Amino acid sequence: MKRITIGTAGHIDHGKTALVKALTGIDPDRLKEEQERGITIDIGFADLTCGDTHFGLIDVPGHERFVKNMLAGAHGIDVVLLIVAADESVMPQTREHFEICRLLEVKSGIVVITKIDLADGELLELVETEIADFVKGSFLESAPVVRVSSRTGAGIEELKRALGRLGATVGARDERAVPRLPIDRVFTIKGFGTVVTGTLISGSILAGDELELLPSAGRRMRARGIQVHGNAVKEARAGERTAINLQGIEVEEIARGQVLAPAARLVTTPMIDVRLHYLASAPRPLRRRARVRLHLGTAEILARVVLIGAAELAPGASTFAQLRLESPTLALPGDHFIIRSYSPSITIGGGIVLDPMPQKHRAREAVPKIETLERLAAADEPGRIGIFVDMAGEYGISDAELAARSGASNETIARVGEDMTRQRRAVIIPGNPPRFLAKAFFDDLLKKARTLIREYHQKAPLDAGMAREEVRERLFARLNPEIFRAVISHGISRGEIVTEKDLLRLSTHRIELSPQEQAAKNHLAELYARAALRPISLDEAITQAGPQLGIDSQRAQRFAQMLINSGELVRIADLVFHQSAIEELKSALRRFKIEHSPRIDVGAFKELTGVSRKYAIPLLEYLDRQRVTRRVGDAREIL
Ligand SMILES: Nc1nc2c(ncn2[C@@H]2O[C@H](COP(=O)(O)OP(=O)(O)OP(=O)(O)O)[C@@H](O)[C@H]2O)c(=O)[nH]1
Ligand SMILES: [Mg+2]
Repeated sequence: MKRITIGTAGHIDHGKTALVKALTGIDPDRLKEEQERGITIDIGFADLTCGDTHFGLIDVPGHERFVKNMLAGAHGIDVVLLIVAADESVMPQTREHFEICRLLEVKSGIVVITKIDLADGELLELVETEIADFVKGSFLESAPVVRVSSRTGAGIEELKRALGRLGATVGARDERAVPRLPIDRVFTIKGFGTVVTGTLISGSILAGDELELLPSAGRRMRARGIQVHGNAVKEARAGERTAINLQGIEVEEIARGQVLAPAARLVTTPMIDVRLHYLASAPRPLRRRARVRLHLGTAEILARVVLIGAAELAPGASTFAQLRLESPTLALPGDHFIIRSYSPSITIGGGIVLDPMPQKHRAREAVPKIETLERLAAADEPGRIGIFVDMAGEYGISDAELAARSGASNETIARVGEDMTRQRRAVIIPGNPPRFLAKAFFDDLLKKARTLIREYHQKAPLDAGMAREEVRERLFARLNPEIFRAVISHGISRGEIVTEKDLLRLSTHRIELSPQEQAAKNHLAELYARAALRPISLDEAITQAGPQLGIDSQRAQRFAQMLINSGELVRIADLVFHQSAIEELKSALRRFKIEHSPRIDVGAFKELTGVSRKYAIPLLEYLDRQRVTRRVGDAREIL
């Protein structure tokens, strides 16, 4: 059976509670004060089945002072019963409640004219005409209008039939989305402990699920038992009035306005970007940074409205805005909200959440911000996820962050991620957790890296390349290290970048020497070739050769490094030898092995090469590493 939640709306004393009682036999006024004063103060609950639909009914107070309570019930309803008393017709809270339903985008409803026993036919006609005018152009324009008297019972059966028909047309809420239960009541039941109730606005909750209370300092608890309209169930589904018996938390720790959600899934936010409609009935233009009461779910939070791209907002106009909250709350894209003026508390507008985790809005960024918000406002859920990936820019965004920002299910996020990578709109950066990075930003990072390396080549044409670490620091310092790795690997795989030791260079980079430079470099090499195993330090060689060649020591140093990079010179500890000298040494050792012995000690080595002990040791250690010799005690075995 389909289960939906329906709410009453209408002016004080118009017979909302009496109608709920007439329909269900349940008196939703449960407070002593309500019974005594004969008015509803807080939301009350009842339920009934009409046709194939089970309705959870929320009865709201009509008194203007309790609109705040009305909102705690109205946020979760699918259908409204707009109640107008025949003897009074449309009154101030009829208007306010109706505006609220419109702002919350309640899908459908029924207009109920109550107290028909107090009005004659002519008056009823007049009231109906007034109502038709009132709902014109709204979601109730072609809604059924039912005349009832809760006193005589007239019209009640007809209303039930109308409800049955309407129930069949209302679409189900999304049961696969992340479950959220905005809490509207908390109490204890003897022998059970803490119980919370609310309208489950999305997803489903199973008995035994681990839940988290938001906002709270990460309070986790288990759903010990679940009831829907007084019956124990294994699972509560989206759209149902739900009561959950919580294990591991006291009543004092919970209040209306908090939300139950799966543990470690969603996060609260201090600001939200929204589409805001300012009611034509608002008394004056809305100023930038106006302080308002934000009603979101069952929560009421003080907030400032930062208008985006406008200095003020005229009554009846709409805009994008950033709501800066005085205390954090849970919000997801698509959530509807209401704003009321700080004092006096009257409903002035409302709208829809577009981005629950925006950057702080700055006036000079208004144009790109508006473009992004327009895209978000027009997007469906997968589209939204794609836009959040784009918005994350070069930082990328993990799937957990996407889940918290979009409220989408894991399956949806995974599917969108696959689609985006297939369409080359995003890349997945491996890591823990993996991150989605918009392809445009990924490509841009690679381009920036190429430009940086190219500039380096221009400045230092004789260098083999730029230190990898320097590239990382200059471009990727604030980014996840895996992003750097992925971007550079991509450049390498495309053959644009070459990595050598800890240097990066463009594959097109060639060290071009002038004839004079080439001559100097050759001279330097010759100097070492002639020195053979007589060690000369690089500094020595440079001072020897430099002045003669007419190049400065820095340049000579570069040439030496180039010769070392190309293998023509070999650096051993702080000594440099020409490759030919090393080859010559290897042959001398081979001859020694044949002519004398497979073993050579340091003394014999010094004699063979003519080097002092100070240089013999590093040379021998080098030969050991090259597996030309192997150390045996103090001597060497020639391999
Ligand atoms: N004659 C007549 N009286 C009615 C009818 N329905 C309600 N009343 C009376 O109207 C008064 C207000 O009814 P409620 O049902 O409490 O009105 P309400 O809209 O719930 O009022 P609030 O919750 O305070 O906004 C009560 O005294 C009811 O007995 C009706 O159909 N006919
Ligand atoms: Mg009432």
